[in-house]
Amino acid sequence: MLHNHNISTRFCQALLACTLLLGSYAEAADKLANVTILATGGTIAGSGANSTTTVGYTAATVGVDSLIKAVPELSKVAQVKGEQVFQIASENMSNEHWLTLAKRVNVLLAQPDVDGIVITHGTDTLEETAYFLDLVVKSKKPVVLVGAMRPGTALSADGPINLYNAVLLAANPDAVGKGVMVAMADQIHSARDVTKTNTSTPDSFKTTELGLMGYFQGNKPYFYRTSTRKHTADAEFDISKLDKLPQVDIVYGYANVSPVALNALVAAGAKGIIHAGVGDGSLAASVKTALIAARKQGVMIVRSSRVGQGIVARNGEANDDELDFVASDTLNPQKARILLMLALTKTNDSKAVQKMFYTY
Ligand code: DAS
Repeated sequence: MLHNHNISTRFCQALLACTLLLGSYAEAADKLANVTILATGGTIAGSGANSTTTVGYTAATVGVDSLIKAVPELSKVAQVKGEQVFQIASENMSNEHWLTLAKRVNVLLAQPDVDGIVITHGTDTLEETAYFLDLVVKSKKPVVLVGAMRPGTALSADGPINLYNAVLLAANPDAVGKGVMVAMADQIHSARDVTKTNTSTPDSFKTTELGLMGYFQGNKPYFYRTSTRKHTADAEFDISKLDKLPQVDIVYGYANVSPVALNALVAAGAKGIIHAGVGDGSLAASVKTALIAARKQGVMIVRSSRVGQGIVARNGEANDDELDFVASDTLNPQKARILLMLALTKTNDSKAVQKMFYTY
């Protein structure tokens, strides 16, 4: 009898311990942040013929559920849900994709049961989507873009660890209010200043002179700086009722350049032109004449630079006051295009547009 009594006591003790343990797990899980992963395609969702295929693979073949399943550690850092918003290589990203994605982000972030968002994305236009969202997301909750330079089938694929870091960041209260961020190669970058600097190596994403925001180490993000420019909830742009963005194109400056491409873009109806000039945004004489003519037709002209770092000085290489042009400050041409598109949804006044280039 006594023997049976001991067994049943120990059984009850074990049952109680399991119940308490499960309870604590459930409690801990309840305490984990809720992070939604929005998948759009790219190399992070890519696959190659074999494990040594790091170029010439197919991007955008793996679904969001498989991406999440491939990183079981995610469940330890957040309550993760996945949505497949698109499945494209990001060289095909369009203004329409951006508007769809941004509207979905804003709907999700307005929900109290969503604490942060991770967007998996191709690396080719990742910096552009990140900056677009930096200007139109209406929340201080973390939004983190992440990609991979190698497909998941490759030796030392970088996608899984990049995704893990991105979810860590989106789940972390320190990431609130810091604007849209990019998590790549154990580094945290601001959407405004990061750019892809190498066609294929895993350390491709850099914020060269203005500096990265921080690092990931030991399952934690560490911040060292934040952007001085306005973003997300403090930005003035509202895309909620837009289904189209003004057409803004980029023309590249180089020795012996002609205005043929510029004139064709203006004739095709561009509302804004970003000139990716040589040096400090310098204009070749023939292009300058064509830009002046375009401005007279009401096309907004922004002088940027192909150089990649530094300030394009207003009234430096061209008399912007006299020509009624705008200087891009430190935004590279592809990001200047994004800010100009959004600026033109609010104003056609070049002085107001210039102020926006000093604000964002
Ligand atoms: N084509 C590239 C893209 O989708 C693949 C990648 O690097 O993600 O941006």
